[in-house]
Formats: sequence, structure tokens, C-alpha cells
Amino acid sequence: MVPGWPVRHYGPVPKFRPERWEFRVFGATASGDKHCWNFEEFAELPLTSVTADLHCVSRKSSTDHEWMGVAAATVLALAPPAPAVTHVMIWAEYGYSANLRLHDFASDRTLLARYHNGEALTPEHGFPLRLVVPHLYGWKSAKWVRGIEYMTQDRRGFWEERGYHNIGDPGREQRYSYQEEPGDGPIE
Ligand SMILES: Nc1nc2c(c(=O)[nH]1)N[C@H]1C(S)=C(S)[C@@H](COP(=O)(O)O)O[C@H]1N2
Ligand SMILES: [Mo]
Repeated sequence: MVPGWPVRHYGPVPKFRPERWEFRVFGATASGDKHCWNFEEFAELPLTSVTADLHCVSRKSSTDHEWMGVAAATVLALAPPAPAVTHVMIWAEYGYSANLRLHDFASDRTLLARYHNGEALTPEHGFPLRLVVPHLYGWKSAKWVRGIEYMTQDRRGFWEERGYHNIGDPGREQRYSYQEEPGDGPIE
């Protein structure tokens, strides 16, 4: 447990099995091939830090987290998307998913976090790897991330299919899908 930091997610905390863990980038990659890292390979990628709050849509936000991990920009550089890619789907254990516009994923503050306040993430906060998208609501910051799918059109993720806003900008209070303006969501 991390004192003062509530845990918020749907479903059980997955068990980490290092020998089965891999991080995959797939979909519309520039080369047409999937990119895969096993746990040891992923642990060799360079680390950066970001200090940010976590805006939960339904509860109080938690503030001032220091995250350290692999910049999303590093993943984009190592596994480039095809030019037609506009969105990504973040995939996590148990099929949890969250969609992002490519430019939200590519933000210089978006991180695949491995550490929090100088310590390894705890299981309930996403160990071994979670996404952190500081400028969007917390449900976009998927815990227990296992892959990124490059997409040439938008598609809703887990909560976005269940009534949450497709984009989820807390500055604009984009909480629910009924608040979406034309162009905020996929063409359905
Ligand atoms: N895999 C997964 N990731 C998830 C969720 C979830 O249900 N499953 N919940 C999200 C929500 S709604 C929030 S607010 C944050 C909370 O992160 P924390 O538990 O580390 O505070 O995790 C996000 N990541
Ligand atoms: Mo949340």
C-alpha cells in the first residue's frame, strides 16, 4: 500500500508472471511488423520522470505523483506508427483497454511508468507497468499495460464503451459520452 494514495480500478489485481509477460506494439506499424519486448528487454529502455496529478472522474483526484518510466515518445521512436495512424488503443491485463488520440499518447508528459515516488509500482497501482497520461482523466492511465495498438481510425476502449467521454480532458470536464461534441468520438 502507498499511504494516502487510494486504489481505483475495476476487477482483480492481476498476478505478475515475468516469464509470460511481454509488451507488444502492433496494428498499423510503419514496418507492418509487431514489436515485442520481454520483461528484461523492456527493463533496459531509458527512463524519464514526470510529476503529475491523477484525475479520477468519479472521486477526488490524487496529487503530486512522481512517475518514472519509459516515455511514450521512446516507444513511438522504437516502434514507429504508419503515417495513417491517428489513434492508439492501450491494452492491459484482462482485456482492459483505453483509446487515445495519437497526439495525446505522443505528449511529452505521457509515460509508461515503472516507478512511483522512487519505488517500484505496487501491484495494486499497476506493477510492472502502467500508462500515465497526466492531461486526461484517470481511466485513460491504464494499469498493468501489455500493449499498444496503432489504429487508423478511432474505436472506443473499455470505459469509453460504457458511457465515459471518448477524449476525457479534465480541464474541459469531459466526463461522459453524452457531453461529446461532433468529432469527439468515433464515427459509429
Ligand atoms: N487496468 C486498469 N487500469 C486502470 C483502471 C482499471 O479499472 N483497470 N482504472 C483507472 C481509473 S478509473 C483510475 S482513476 C486510475 C487509478 O489509479 P490508481 O489506482 O493507481 O490511483 O487507474 C486507471 N487504470
Ligand atoms: Mo477513476
